Amino acid sequence: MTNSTQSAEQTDGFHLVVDALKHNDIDTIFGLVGIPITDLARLAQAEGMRFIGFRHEQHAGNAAAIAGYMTQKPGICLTVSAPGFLNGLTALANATTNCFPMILISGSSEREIVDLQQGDYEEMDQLNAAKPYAKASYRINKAEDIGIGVARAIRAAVSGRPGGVYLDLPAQLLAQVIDAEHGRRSLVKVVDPAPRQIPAPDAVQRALSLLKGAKKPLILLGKGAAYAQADADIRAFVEESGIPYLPMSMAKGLLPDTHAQSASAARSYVLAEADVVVLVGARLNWLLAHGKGKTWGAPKQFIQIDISPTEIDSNVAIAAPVIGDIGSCVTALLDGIRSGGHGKPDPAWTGSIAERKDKNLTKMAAMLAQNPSPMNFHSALRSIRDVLKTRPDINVVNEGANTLDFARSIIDMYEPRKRFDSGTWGIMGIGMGFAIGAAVTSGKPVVAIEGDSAFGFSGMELETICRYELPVTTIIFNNNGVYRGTDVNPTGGKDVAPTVFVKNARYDKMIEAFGGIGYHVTTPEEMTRALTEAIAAGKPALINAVIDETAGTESGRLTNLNPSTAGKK
Ligand code: ADP
Ligand code: TZD
Repeated sequence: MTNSTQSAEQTDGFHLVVDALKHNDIDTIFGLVGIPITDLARLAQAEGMRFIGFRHEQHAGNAAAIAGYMTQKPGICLTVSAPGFLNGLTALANATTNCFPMILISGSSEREIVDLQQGDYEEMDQLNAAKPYAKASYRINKAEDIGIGVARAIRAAVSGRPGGVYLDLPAQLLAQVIDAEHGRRSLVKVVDPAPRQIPAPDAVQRALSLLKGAKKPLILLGKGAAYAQADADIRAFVEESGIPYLPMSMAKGLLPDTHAQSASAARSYVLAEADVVVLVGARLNWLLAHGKGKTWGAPKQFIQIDISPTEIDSNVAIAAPVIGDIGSCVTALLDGIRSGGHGKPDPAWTGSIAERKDKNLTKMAAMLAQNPSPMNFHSALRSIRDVLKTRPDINVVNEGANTLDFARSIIDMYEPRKRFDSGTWGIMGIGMGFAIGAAVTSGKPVVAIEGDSAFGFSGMELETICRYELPVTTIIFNNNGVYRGTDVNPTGGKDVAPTVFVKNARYDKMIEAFGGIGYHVTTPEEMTRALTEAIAAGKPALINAVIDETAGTESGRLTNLNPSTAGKK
């Protein structure tokens, strides 16, 4: 067919959006239907894509975000206009904050009515509302631009520092009809969506000489390192350099937590004592006490590997920035170490770390061995840890305050990108969305370890889990409230205290409403049995775990950020 020949066949915006996504090997959409995108969801399914429908857009967005983190392909969340878009926006903002690649695609109302504020159904200027919370925001107005618009959104989400992208699809666009051949030719397959970025040789040399002079070096692995999928090179860098390392929460499992060089059990000691710290895809934000103060103790110099040049010097001076993708940067450092006569760290340093680790692990083992009644966080987590040890392939989702802090340190991870949690914001509500996203993306079981408050934010998605028969086991650490369940209303009035929930709630009954399996456990032995059985069944399950309602601490380990408890012990 020549260019001048018009085929009789026609296509429309709906088809072109689906074609453009499929053309870029995107096979799943997480979303919630309604005007104007119901037919888009139907068509995606008819064309062989997987459409996972949620009960609230925030959780669809979280599922998309975690799928993006796991695969380096942008996860797609599809919503209706105004309220649906806003519900998804929290997830988009969380994705941007955490450097997860996702695309929020929302239908929008008629432009001419929205722009004159004439009161359309679900009217909102979504494009501008999304801008502060997204890495990039685009609107497609013409059907023949759908190919390039989707390509642009994909590249923006995954190149450089990954993040959330908003794509606005006006209802009129979806209905636009164009010549099918013209449409086919307008599709764009993104070539090399996240190009490697090779670090400058002088930056690598600067880092290597700093490292060579270090007496007490430390490597800090962040979730950027996990995202980069440079697992073998990172492991070789750690092992061949012999430098002790600390994984940030979602970098756990990049090397198995049982690795001899892991300094997790001596965290405070190594952060305070190290003299040269290599940050690999980890930001010096609040999670790392901004790189200064008491936590960091002795003066130190930082080597920072990151893809984003403006991350450097964000909180403290960085002596040796290494800008590039983690795979390329770590390989360059590894080459330097192999050829440059770098010795292993001083045994006095590694020895003193080992000593502290032993001491702390012994203390922790004693805590974990106790069997108080009712169960506390430790005895419940001991059971979970021992079951999960036998299944390193299982994905772990984790949120709450105490439930998050204790699980993070007690549950060992053995494989990369298997732990998903509240992340950079410390957000509650990622639980069921991440669990669904992880189950759909990996085809492997998921265990979600949830505070009872944290679970409440996304609890209705249990129906979604049951509807798609996903192998997700949700464990509720039920201590009757936010942080704990024992606060009282000082007035003696009828209302309970702000942190208190219904006592002895039976969350296990919630999943039974949708055909899932509910367990109610009060001892570590019951927990072991229930979790083992639930994982083996591979079916939706929920374990309501009764935890001592006095066991939690206000704000978990974040007491220093809580104005009323800051400075108190
Ligand atoms: P954590 O919370 O685990 O400490 P952060 O989310 O704070 O980790 O930091 C992740 C960092 O990793 C971000 O600064 C981001 O720019 C960086 N990053 C993400 N992907 C890559 C990559 N492929 N190469 C290099 N840096 C990356
Ligand atoms: N809302 C949102 C979206 N994110 C938050 N982080 C909070 C509120 C505040 N918050 C925390 O930081 S932790 C938490 C809330 C409400 C829940 C803690 O209670 P829990 O866990 O039952 O989930 P524990 O184990 O009982 O502490």
